[in-house]
Amino acid sequence: MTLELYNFSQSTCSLKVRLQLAEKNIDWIDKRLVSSDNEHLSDWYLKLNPNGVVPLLMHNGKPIYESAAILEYLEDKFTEKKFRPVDPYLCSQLRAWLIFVDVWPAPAIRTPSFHFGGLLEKFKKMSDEKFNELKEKRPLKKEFYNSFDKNLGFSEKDLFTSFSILDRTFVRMEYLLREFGGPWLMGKDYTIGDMAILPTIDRIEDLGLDDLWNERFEGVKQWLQKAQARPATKVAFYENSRLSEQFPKLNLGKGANSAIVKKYLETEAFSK
Ligand SMILES: N[C@@H](CCC(=O)N[C@@H](CS)C(=O)NCC(=O)O)C(=O)O
Repeated sequence: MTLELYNFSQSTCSLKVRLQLAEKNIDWIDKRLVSSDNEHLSDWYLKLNPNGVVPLLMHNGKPIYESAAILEYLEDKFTEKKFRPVDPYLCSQLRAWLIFVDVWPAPAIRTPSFHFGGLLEKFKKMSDEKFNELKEKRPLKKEFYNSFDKNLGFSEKDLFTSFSILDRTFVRMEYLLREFGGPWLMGKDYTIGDMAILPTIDRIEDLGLDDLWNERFEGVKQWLQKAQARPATKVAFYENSRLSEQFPKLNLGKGANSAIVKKYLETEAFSK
């Protein structure tokens, strides 16, 4: 059996699957791509994943894409260590959460990631022609790449919209922690529900936006510390998985962007 994962080191969607592979202690082959090389937009890759994104899992030559579908697939196929509740009700709640993650925080985190996380540094060096050519090649992301200025990033309004969606995610996490009794989102057992959101919450901290929860969402803060301390988390977040490591000159990390969070928290929009 061969299990190959096409992934980017820093990709939050790829990290979801790397976390699960590490937790399950499954051997896999690291087909690491570099986002700025754009191999994920080449013809051979688009034949395997028509969405033109990572992660892509190849299992015995068959392509599986969409990180949430991969998480479920690996739970179905590798059952020795389980990270999905057996109880159908709890499982329905887990799936509702996986959908929530894909619809709300997963797209929302892209805005601050691109704006603060060094990705603009790469685009600034690229000509407008090249940027537009690559945009046209993206099967699903053309509109997203149209929504920001490749040299300046996003507007403050866009950033605040993203913060507000992330805020709602923290509210939902606090609810799950209360509803199922913690310490994990689905209760006493760590599940793919935790793995699905961990890379996004870690990214928020890495971008220095952790004041979004400091003194506001104690449950999220505690949950993050506990999840980061798991041995498998350390394996999945191998060296250079974090943007602060890839772009040391940007001085990212805890608290680095607290000024904009302060402004966001003070805005009228937020207080309503
Ligand atoms: N819904 C997809 C989203 C995948 C996705 O957006 N991946 C990003 C990295 S986290 C990507 O490949 N981006 C490539 C690009 O922007 O060209 C999933 O969860 O697998």
